[in-house]
Amino acid sequence: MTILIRSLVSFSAVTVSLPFIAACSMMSGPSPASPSPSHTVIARTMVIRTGKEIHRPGWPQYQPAFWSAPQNSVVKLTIISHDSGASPLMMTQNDQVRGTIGGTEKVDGKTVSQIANNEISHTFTIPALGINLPIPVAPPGKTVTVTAEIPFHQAGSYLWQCMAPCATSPMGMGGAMVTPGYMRGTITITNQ
Ligand SMILES: [Cu+2]
Repeated sequence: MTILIRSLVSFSAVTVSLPFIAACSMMSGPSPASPSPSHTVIARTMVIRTGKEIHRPGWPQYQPAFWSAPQNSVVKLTIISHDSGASPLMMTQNDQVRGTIGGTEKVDGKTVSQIANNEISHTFTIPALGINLPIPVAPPGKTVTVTAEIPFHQAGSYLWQCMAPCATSPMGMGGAMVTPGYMRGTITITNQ
């Protein structure tokens, strides 16, 4: 019992019912044999620091780059970016929000489904799950906050990466882009 309570507290879990179940059942992926009685809602926060801030110019960093959540949960993800630099995408389909409830994200509270390519600074992308959150440039000297609700159904270990060429050469795709712990990392969905 103690373990159960501690795990609930550490995940800041609350249970919700119909709206999330309805939203999740519309998402792709195998249907469970029987509907789960409720979904766990988990809050996770990532902060994007500039390379300058962490004293490694050209090496922007998501902090943390690794986190976990239980399967059949909805993660309320908050990404706070300190980066006011634009890194337009080479493959512009990643300007679209995908894989979130409603197909949208909120940028400083405003609901959007896309960010103009010349305003993109980073993305949070899980290719294997079709999840993509474009992160716009922050106003100079300020932060921008992106929030989204992401359902996770299947347990597993998933690579996430930034798709914007925000790092050092070649073509902005070196360094932080190919180094776990900076512009890529792993999300672990646990088999609770
Ligand atoms: Cu990036």
